[in-house]
Amino acid sequence: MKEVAVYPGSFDPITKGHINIVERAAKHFDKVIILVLMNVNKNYTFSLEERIELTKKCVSHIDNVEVQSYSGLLVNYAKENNIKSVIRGLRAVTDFEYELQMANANRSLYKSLEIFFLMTDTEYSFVSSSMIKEVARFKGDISMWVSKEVEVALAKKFE
Ligand code: COD
Repeated sequence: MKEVAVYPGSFDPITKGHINIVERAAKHFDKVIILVLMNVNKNYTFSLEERIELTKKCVSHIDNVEVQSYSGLLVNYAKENNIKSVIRGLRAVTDFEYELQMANANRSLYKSLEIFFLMTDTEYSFVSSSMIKEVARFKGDISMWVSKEVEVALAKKFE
């Protein structure tokens, strides 16, 4: 059986930090599915369709990665698709508490699920979608943190 992992997130928008995690995860699993989901605690800048489109463009160079979306609980998606591996990224200690809470909640709901954490490469350790949007809103240079497609999409959003 092929080992499939899911990398869930908001990707509002996808950054080079996210891409770095996907590229590395894709070396350890037969297939990685980037799952664009809804975090009820966030107000999104990009629609679901825009987030999916941008994410697809940014990972088209990785053969064994595909992009999907789901409206509902991550654990339900995993159960329905017989997926037992979840990838998450960790940037700093500040991510840990949130990630720990979510991992424990997800594993309580679905015992067979394993959550794999990859530490970000240090050059992306401070990069977040929200920080990038703030810089883009005030026309700052974000080219080192996002791909060209995202840079263009953000410039349009904030023009
Ligand atoms: N370097 C490395 N990793 C990074 C970087 C970076 N620079 N930036 C972000 N990441 C990591 C994050 O730590 C996270 O692991 C992942 O990339 C995605 O990040 P975001 O911010 O795009 O996504 P989140 O954290 O908003 O995603 C939350 C979900 C949407 C996955 C969550 O809310 C969810 O599962 N929703 C579906 C409903 C559900 O099941 N809820 C119950 C949760 S217990």
